[in-house]
Amino acid sequence: MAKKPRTIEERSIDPAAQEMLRRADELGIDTAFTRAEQMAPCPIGATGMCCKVCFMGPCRLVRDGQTGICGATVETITARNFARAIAAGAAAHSDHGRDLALTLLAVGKGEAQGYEIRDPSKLVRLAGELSIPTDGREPKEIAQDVAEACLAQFGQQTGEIPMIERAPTSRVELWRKLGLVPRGIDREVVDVLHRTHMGDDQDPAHILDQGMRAALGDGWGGSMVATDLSDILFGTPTPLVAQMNLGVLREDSVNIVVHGHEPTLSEMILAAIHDPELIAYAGDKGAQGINLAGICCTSNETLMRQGVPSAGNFLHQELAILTGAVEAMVVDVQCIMQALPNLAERFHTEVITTSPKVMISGATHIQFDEHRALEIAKEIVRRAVDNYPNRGEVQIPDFRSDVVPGFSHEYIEFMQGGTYRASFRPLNDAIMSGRIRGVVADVGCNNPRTTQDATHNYLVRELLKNDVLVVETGCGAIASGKLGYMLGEAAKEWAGPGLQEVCEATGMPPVLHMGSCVDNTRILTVLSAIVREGGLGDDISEVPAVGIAPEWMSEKAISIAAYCAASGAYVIMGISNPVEGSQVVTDILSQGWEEKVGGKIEFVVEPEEMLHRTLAHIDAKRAALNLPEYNPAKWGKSGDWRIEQILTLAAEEREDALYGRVRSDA
Ligand code: XCC
Ligand code: SF4
Repeated sequence: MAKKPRTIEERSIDPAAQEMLRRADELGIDTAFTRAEQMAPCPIGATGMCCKVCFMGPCRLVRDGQTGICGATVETITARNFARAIAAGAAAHSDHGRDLALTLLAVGKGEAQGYEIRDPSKLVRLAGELSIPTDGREPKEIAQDVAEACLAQFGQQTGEIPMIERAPTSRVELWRKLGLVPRGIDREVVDVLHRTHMGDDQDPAHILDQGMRAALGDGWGGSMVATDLSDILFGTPTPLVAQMNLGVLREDSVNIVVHGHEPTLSEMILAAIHDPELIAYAGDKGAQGINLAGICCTSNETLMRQGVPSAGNFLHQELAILTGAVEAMVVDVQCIMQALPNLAERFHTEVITTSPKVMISGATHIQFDEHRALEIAKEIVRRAVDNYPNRGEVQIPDFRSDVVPGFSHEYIEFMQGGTYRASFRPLNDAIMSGRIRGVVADVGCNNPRTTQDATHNYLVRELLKNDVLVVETGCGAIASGKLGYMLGEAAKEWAGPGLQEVCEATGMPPVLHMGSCVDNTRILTVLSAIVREGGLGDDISEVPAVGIAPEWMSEKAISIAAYCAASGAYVIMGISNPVEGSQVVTDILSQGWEEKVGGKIEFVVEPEEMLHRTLAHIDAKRAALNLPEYNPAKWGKSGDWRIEQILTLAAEEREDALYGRVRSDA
């Protein structure tokens, strides 16, 4: 029996989304929001109890004590399913890293059209870590070696992937002792697939150990490569002012939306929209200009580096097309709904796939090739311009929020003391004194099984009130951006007294946008730096920090959760428990992993319970470090006046004051 449809407010808390969902209802158009109401999750699959790894099955287990035809127990089956999800997620992230390494290699050889090395100093630092000589060498030469060394990590058969050395020493030693250090990124993924084939590893804890190893190959391997090489090629992010939500689309301009994960093509499209010839061509077609916006993590990549506005997070992909104002939606890899081309047919939008790995029937395929990147980007922009006169009725929700993204770990360090004395000392001190109670990474997706952005919003608001510094990536970051939390002013409005003091002193927002999903590695780096700085324990597991993915949906989210837990972090995932069918496996991921690696994954559906467990964990870690108990009454009596004063300034001066900018013409 079909469930009663949810109200618009139950589908999303975002007013821009609500407006488009109303439009969809009026036009009789389905979206993921309505399809989620019509399609109940399969109860056997949802709890991890369906095994289809061989064709004596698929075996659907429904009763306690039941086994599959081969005798596989529910413990084995749920563990296998979970490990396979890790492998798929790790493969996706890591392949993204591999493609960037291939791009860097082409740049090094002078074969990649339009690209350059925008952060040569990060290139040199990475080269140093990889033992590649840099003295007296050209960046391009170094880039070739760095790219080769990164590529070699994927196919490495034995030994250790090099970037694990970034973790605290005690952590690396623990991994070594447990045999969890990834040998090579691809090897660990293949190992999971092999071991979960019919008739292999059937011990749930043992299967999940390999899951951790593959996940670590993602977090300290593939994703970390993706982050580092993106910074080298496109610039290491620093804060800038940009805008978010569907209101960034323009009624009078050609709108191109880039969606997916990789910055490689979108950076070239950004270059192409500034081509005078194409701008003039848009004018010929009656448009005022060409406007670029992003969705999902491609958006996070271009937002934090170039200030390209974001049209929204995962559940906004269909809503952007529903505006009728998008000439082209250009997609690369991951999180692209197959519903797009069908939906686009109701409007004039052309969906363009570009990755050799991603074709969708009904979409136009223009394959990306870094050797001809700019040419291809221009071709895509020209097609979008050609499509402008085909527009029908346009309705763009008038909602957009200012955001200040761009908090790379390098910048976080820099902001605490400038080039002269960059350090994590102030942050550590703030946590130790209790001005900052702890740190939470609120990350991950949207999921139409729950109200869009609602849990992200609830958690962020409550955490800030409790003086918890929030860092974000992925679609969670876009949720907070849309809600206005990523501005210096937000501290005054939402943060508790201690956190407010810290934000005031550094000029930072209380919620830091740290990038895309692969950039969760920046969070690992920050946690390691906090440990190294001293005073908060000798390992990541001792830091008063928690990771939460309240609205997750993808296998990548499972891989992230697993590598964070394997790195010592407490991770809470919302939505539902994908191993619910087995209490044993649920316990392995929580108590079992906690005993083994100090971190754990718990599945918690109720937002209030997520908050409760988060704060309890932070306080327990504070107590274990002998830090003073959190006491908000101690803070906030100093410098509120300064914020009051800044808030009375005109918008432009306010920004200057908040971010400590001095204008040369002043
Ligand atoms: Fe996809 Fe990265 Fe999830 Fe968003 S958050 S829905 S994975 S785009 Ni990583
Ligand atoms: Fe069924 Fe065993 Fe085959 Fe899984 S591996 S489908 S449980 S017979």
